Amino acid sequence: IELVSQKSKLHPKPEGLTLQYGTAGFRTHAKHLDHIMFRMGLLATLRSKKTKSTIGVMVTASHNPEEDNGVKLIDPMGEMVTAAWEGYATQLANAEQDSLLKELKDIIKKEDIDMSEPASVYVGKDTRPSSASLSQAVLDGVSSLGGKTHDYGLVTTPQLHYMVCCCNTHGCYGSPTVEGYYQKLSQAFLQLTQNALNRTDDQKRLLVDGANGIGALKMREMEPFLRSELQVVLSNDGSSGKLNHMCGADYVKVQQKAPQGMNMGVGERCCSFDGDADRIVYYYTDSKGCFHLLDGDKIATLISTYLKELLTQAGLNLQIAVVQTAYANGSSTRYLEDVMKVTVCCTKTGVKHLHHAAQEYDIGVYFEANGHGTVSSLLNNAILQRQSPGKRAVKLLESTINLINQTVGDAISDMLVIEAVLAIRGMSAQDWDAIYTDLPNRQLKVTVCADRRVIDTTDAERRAVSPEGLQDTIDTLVKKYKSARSFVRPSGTEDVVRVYAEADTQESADSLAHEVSLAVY
Ligand code: NG1
Ligand code: ZN
Repeated sequence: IELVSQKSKLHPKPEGLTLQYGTAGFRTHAKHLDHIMFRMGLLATLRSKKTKSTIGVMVTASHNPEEDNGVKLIDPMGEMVTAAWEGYATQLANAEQDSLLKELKDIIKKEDIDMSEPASVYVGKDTRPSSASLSQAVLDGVSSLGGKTHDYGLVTTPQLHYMVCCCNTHGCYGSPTVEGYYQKLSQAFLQLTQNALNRTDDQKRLLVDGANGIGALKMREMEPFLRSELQVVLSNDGSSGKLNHMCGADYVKVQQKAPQGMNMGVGERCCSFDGDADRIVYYYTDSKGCFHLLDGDKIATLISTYLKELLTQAGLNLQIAVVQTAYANGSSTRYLEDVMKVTVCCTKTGVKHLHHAAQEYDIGVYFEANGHGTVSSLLNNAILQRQSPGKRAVKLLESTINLINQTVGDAISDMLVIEAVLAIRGMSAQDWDAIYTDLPNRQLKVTVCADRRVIDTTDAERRAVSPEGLQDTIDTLVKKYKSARSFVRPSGTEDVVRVYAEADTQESADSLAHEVSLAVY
């Protein structure tokens, strides 16, 4: 611990700066983060000693601008760190220089941590210019508490989650190397596509927008493993453009338009990753030049429909549910409940909330509308082996489960699942899009003068309880439009209030969103 006090002076905290462990870790301009990284190295070491497992630390700011950076902690099974430790992260991050040791000892005492336990921390980073020195600060933090580190260097966020899970399950989940990841996923993908007959070259071709980030790099590495069963045409590969600038999943979803630098033919399947490749959205343009978005809700619908059918064919009586947030398009919820007859539940924004809700079911398909999500499943080989293992549906289920990154949303894994499902069912992007029609919608952000947290919400963020009168105003505005819905909530990653509205026409959705944002302001 004495070494900590020496080393921490090399990563000093600017006096007075306070930050919060938000929806997805700490996130702000990279220049404010050196001390945070060092301290998250310390915290990960404590978490490792406490859980007697390997812990992950990922340096990334996902879809934020290139100048920003951030950090997220990964728990033993590859899931996001628990809420109590998010609190410790904030506590440690905000301690002034001379009280750092005191706060550290406080956590050790509260959690009753045996400091003689060994510690192991896996570290990864995205392609931001600031990531190299910031991940070095994490490594410094770990070694100053005597922990062992493994620096994976440039990896996607979900790849690091995968490594942590592999390590702590002693190889049951796969081998903890980037190569092991490519092998596991590509094998499962090739097994699935063998079940798709007569695929044409057109069906094998996919346009991928790499957001000028780590996902592009990793897609290049993985391509040879896919043996031309998927022919990726990569744009925004980082060779010239700026990370997330006019491209990437968040840009496409929020702007509802194609990224720059992509040459889309009519009807061609396209997808965009975000800056750390844990999100994905699909899209295409039709013969009239209209842009069609296939977002997280469409992805959840495609995957859950496919899984439900396979379960029935395999004779497995397992409960399947879809988990969404308030941002899910109303049409998707209606389709899933009324037509597909699957259980739908709604949680607060933030994938950790969806992940936990999904784990309540045998199979939980969870996606945020922005394309962040995956499937959590109790299905394993033991259950499948009991179920006439030779059966086609059983084999397909087995490969599908192997293809899914069950630890966290993963753009590459999700993309391969979607490609496999479309191939097996012989569906085009248009067929997929036609499953249901999205209600026109609009998302806006409003910068408020007061603290955005004066807005408090309930019912999975669908209703505001404070400030007084706000919800009544929203209700009155919503009544003016057909098939309308609207809600507001403070963002957990930016200093803004988010406004969402949907209605029967785009004009109505735009106008309702605008009116509600005036009520917030
Ligand atoms: P906030 O800023 O709390 O709305 C955003 C996304 C989340 C999640 C996090 C983490 C929307 C509306 N919100 O959270 O879904 O992905 O960032 O990246 O897309
Ligand atoms: Zn991301």
